[in-house]
Formats: sequence, structure tokens, C-alpha cells
Amino acid sequence: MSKAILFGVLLVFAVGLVGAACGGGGEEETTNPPSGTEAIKMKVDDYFFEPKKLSLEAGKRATIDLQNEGEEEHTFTIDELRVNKDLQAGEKGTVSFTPDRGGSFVFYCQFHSTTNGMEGSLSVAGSQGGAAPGGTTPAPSGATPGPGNLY
Ligand SMILES: [Cu+2]
Repeated sequence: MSKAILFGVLLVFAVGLVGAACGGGGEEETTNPPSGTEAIKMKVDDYFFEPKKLSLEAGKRATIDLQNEGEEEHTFTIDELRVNKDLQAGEKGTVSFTPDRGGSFVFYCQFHSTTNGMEGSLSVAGSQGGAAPGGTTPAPSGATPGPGNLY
């Protein structure tokens, strides 16, 4: 009786092994599109961006073609993503960056953000969202029970 049970357990175990081996040997379908870059055209004017809202994906490279169609100097700036492009009147420029995390960001003009509200919003769909890697590390600060607590 007990031998039968043992045999059964072994059988299940063996089948499990075979199943695992078969499962790992399947064909791999990597469907990564070769064109992994998001290309966006952005108009910069006195004193607004067009479009005012951008949507990107975390981990996907974005290239933004900027054109200053205004008569003043403007910038396209995103603090969190270290993007800062200065554009003289009539100047064109391109910025490329890869958002490394999801979230909502503000892009703005350094000269006219506060005075003219020249800014827009960037939302990044983040599969790798959450805390920023290498960001503010909650260091083990203080609160270490010293030897005085040993009693
Ligand atoms: Cu400006």
C-alpha cells in the first residue's frame, strides 16, 4: 500500500520534470518593434506650447522636434528628465530622451513659465514606475538603539 503511494509520488514528480523540460524548450517570440522611438513635433510660440500635453512611455526613447515660431527666445525644459533646450526666435531644435519611470511631469519655458504660464504636461505611462532608481534613498538615519538600551 505504502509502496503504491510512493510510486505514485515518484510518477507525479517525473511527469512534473518532463513537463518543465518541455515547457522551457518552446520557441521564443520576441516581438520588439525595431522602431522603438516616439517622434513628436512640438511648436513653441509666444507664449505657449503646441501640443500642450504629451504622452510617452517609460523606457521608450522619445525624440521631440521643436520649432520656435515666436518672436522671443524660449526653452523646452523638463527638470525631472534633465531636458533643457534653448531656442532662439525662429530656431529649430531636437531633444531626445528616454523617460526611465512613469509619472506626471511638467515641461515649461524657463523665461515665461511663471510670467506667462508657458508650460505643459507630460504623462509617462510607466511599466517601470514606482520609486526612482538611485533616487532619494531612505538612509538608515538615527533611531539606532545604542548600547544604553541593553539593560
Ligand atoms: Cu518662453
